[in-house]
Amino acid sequence: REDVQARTITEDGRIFMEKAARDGLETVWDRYRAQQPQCGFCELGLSCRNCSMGPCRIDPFGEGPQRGVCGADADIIVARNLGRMIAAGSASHSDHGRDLVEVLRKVGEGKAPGYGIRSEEKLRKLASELGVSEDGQSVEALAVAVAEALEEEFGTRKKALAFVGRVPEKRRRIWEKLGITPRGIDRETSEMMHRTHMGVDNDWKSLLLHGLRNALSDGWGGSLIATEVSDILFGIPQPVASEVNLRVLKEDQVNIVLHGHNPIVSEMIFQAAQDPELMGLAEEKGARGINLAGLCCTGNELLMRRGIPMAGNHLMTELALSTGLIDMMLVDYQCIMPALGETARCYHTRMVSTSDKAKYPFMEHREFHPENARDLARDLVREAVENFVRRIPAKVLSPPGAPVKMMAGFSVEAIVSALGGSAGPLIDAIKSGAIQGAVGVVGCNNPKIRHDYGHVTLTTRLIENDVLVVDTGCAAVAHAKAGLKVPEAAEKAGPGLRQVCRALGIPPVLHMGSCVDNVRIFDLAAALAHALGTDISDLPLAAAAPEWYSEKAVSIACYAVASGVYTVLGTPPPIFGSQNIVKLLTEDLEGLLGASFAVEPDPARAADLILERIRAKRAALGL
Ligand code: SF4
Ligand code: WCC
Ligand code: FE2
Repeated sequence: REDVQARTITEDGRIFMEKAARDGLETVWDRYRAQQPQCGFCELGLSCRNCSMGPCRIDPFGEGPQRGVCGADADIIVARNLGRMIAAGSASHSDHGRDLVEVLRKVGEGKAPGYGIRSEEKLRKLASELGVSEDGQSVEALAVAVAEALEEEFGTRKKALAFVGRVPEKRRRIWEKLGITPRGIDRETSEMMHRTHMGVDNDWKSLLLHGLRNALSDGWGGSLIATEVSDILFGIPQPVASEVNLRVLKEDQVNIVLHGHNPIVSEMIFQAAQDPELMGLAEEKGARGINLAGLCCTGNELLMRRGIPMAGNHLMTELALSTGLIDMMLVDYQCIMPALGETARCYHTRMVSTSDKAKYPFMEHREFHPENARDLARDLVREAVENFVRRIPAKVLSPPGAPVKMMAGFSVEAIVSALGGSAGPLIDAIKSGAIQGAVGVVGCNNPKIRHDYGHVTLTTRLIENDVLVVDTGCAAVAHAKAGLKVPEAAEKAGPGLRQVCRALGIPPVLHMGSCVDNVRIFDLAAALAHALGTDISDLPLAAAAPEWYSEKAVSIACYAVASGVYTVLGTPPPIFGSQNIVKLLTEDLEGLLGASFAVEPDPARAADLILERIRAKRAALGL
C-alpha cells in the first residue's frame, strides 16, 4: 500500500505495518493521523497553560488577542514554553545520570550484588578531575567518594559544574560573559521552572539565555555523568560487530527485548541470560537459546558494550511486538510509548516495567533496585523462558531475510585507539581535506517525517561529500539498518573519506552510543579544539536532528549550539509564533556563540546547509 511506503523507508517497517493492520492494531502513525489537524497555536508555541487564569493563546494573525490574561505576549509565551521543554529534557537525562550515581555508590558500599567497577581507569580519571584524593583509598572507597562528588554536581550551589573544565578556554569565557555557565544540574532546571512561573522572568532574551544554561547543565553535567558512570560500571565501549532490524528476533529462540534508556536493568538481564542453568531451561522448553535484542537507547548501551543486536528504533517499537515473537519486553524509562502495554495484549508477550518512577498501562511492574537487581533479573529471564511455549502460532510472523550487519562501540577512547593512539591522524585528515569535516547526526524518529528517511538521506549526502558522520540514538539505528555502519560502506563515501576508512578499517558513520552519549561527541570536539588551540565553534563541525520528537532532543540541540556547534533541526520546534525568537535562534546567536540553529525539514537541503557551513569554517581556518 502506498500509505505504508509513505510512512517508512524500511522494509521490515512496511512488512510489519501491514501485519499490525491485519492484527487490528493501532500504531503511532494511525494515532498521528487521528490527531489531524493538530493545534496551530500549540505548533507555533503560542498557547500557555502555566496558570489557572488561562489557558491563553495569542492570535498569530494579529486579529485576536495579543496577550494572555496576565499580559504575556507572544515572545514571552514562546520563550517560556521552549524553556520548559529544555528543563524537561535536561531533567530526564540528568535523573538517568543520578540513578547511575546511586548504583556507583552502592557498589562502593557493597550493596549492589552483581554490579562492579569494570573500568577502574575511568574511575581514577574522574576522581582526579573531581579533585577526589586517591591516596590509600580502596577501589570501593574511591567509588563512594566519586559518587559523593558527583552528587554535589546536582544540588549544590556552585559557581560552575566540574566538567566545565573540559571546555576550551575561549568557550568558557563566552559562557561567563553571557552568564550561562552551568552551576548545578538540578539548580538550572529548578530555576527554569521558577522563571517560567507566572510573574517571574518576563524578558524573552533572558529566558532563552537561561534555557541555554539549563541545557549546558545537561550536556556538561547530567548526560555526561550518565555516560561516564556507565563506562565505570559497565566498561568503556570498544569496536564490536553486531546486527540490526526486526530479523534479529529469532523464531527458534527465547526473545527478550530491552527498551528504554538506563543500562542498570539491561546489563543485569544480559548477565542473567548467560546463566547456564537458564540456558538449559530454554533448551528444555524447546528453544535453541536466549536471544537478547534492544530498542532505543538501552539497546544502544548494550550494543556498544556487548554487541547485543538492535531490533529497531523509536517508531519500530510497536511493530516489533507485532512479530508475535517477543517472549518478554522489559522497559525502564523514556520513549516507551504508553500504547505498548495494550499492543502486547494481542500476543503472548509479557510486558514488564522496572523503574520506580515509570509505570505503564497493561504492564506488570517489577521494580529494580541495586540491591535486588541480580536476583530479579534471573527471575525475569526464567519467566521469559517459560513464556516461550505460549507463543500463538497463528499470530507469529518471522521477518523474512537476514539482519543487516553493523559495527558499533566507537567511544572517544576507541576512536583514538583506532587512529593509533592520538587524535593527530584525524586532525591531519581534516587539514589535508581528505575529511572535510565531521557531523553528529542524532535524535529520534517522528511520524511527521517518513521513518528513517531524514537520517539516511542526510547522512548519505554528507559521507558522499567526505564528511565523517558520528551518530547516537535512533539516528544511529536508522543508519545501521541502511547499511552505513560496516567498513564496506566506505564505498559509498567520497574519495578522501573512503581512503581514510579503508586504511583504518572503520565505517564512514561511527556509532558513539545512546542519547546521553552525545556528550562523547562534544568530548571529541573539545579535544580537537584543544589540539588546534582554538574554540569548538571554529572547527568544521555541525550537528543535525532530522527526525527529533522529544524534549530531550531540544535540550541536546541547545547545548550543542551553546557549545559552539551549528545545529540543523528537521522537525520544526514550536517557536514560529515569535519572530524575535526565531531571529535570535537562527541568526543572532551566531554573533554571541559562534553557532546557531537552522530548521530544514528537507534532509537534502539540510545537507547543503551543513556542507556550506563546513566550507566556510575550513576557509576561515585557512584550509
Ligand atoms: Fe495565561 Fe499568563 Fe496564565 Fe499563561 S501565565 S495561562 S498567559 S494568564
Ligand atoms: Ni533517544 Fe529520541 Fe530515540 Fe528516544 S531513544 S526516540 S530520545 S533518539
Ligand atoms: Fe492547543
